[in-house]
Amino acid sequence: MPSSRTVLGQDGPVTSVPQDPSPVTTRPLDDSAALGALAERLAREAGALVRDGRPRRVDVASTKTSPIDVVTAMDLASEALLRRVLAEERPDDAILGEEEGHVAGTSGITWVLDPIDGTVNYLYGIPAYAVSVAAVTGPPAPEEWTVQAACVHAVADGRTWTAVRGGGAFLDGERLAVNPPAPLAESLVGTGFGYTVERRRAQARVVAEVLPRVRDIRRIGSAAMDLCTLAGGGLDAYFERGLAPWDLAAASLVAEEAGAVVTGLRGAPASTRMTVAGPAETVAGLVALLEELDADTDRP
Ligand code: LIP
Repeated sequence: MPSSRTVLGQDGPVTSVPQDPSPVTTRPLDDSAALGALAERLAREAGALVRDGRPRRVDVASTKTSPIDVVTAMDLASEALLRRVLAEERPDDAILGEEEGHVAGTSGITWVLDPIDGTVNYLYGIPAYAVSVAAVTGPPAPEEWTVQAACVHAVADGRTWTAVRGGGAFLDGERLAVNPPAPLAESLVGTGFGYTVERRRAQARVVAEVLPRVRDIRRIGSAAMDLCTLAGGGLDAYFERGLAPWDLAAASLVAEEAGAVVTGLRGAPASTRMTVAGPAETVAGLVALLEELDADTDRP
């Protein structure tokens, strides 16, 4: 029985998945275009369900790491639809989803699903939430996987970001590129915050130091849309501690294929511990500041 690993979510372990015995490949897959087409179809179908099925008043179905880490019936319904289609179309693939966790596969491909990224925005009717679908190879963990194909579909306005490894990043079919590098003091920087008091207190300390050093901060409330906005030049850089694998998977490929570096601190890859993204030179300045601030810890 392969050993298992704990996959971390926003503020703590959310699921455990077995070590994936399949070889890690960083090369584009031969069928990445087909995976990309399926990722887009999945994200659009689930997005239509979320859009058309939104009641006038959305209720909280349950909570996870804290009373403000909410799950709605639509989070569950969206992921159920994604899993149903994958069971029909790709029965041998593994799945890692925000709401139902990990199901092993035999093909070496794992689908990483965020049924609604930006759930609090969905709950309040703020039009910044998306369905995020990625196909990865290798172990189902951001530090080790290779994202092969991705789609992020903004539910409220239909904007759809797509990418396959080595094939570029697109918004509604238009090729994307990140902004040229800018000094940190002239950079518009996106970020986000976790759901527990301890995490938020630490993040408040960090953002209080970052804010005077940058052009301004934007907090969209969906990591997937933060990274996709960066990919199209709507942000100069982005950082966040505590992203779950499903927050990060698809949009990290969109950002990378648009020319961004997506990384962690101290030479580590992007992960739940810290994700920083943007043009290489801008990221270098932001990483240096975040390392100085121990931003990859919950130090108060
Ligand atoms: C959200 C992330 C966002 C973060 C929020 C939340 P969810 O994911 O996309 O970047 O700041 O706290 O974690 O919970 O809506 O799927």
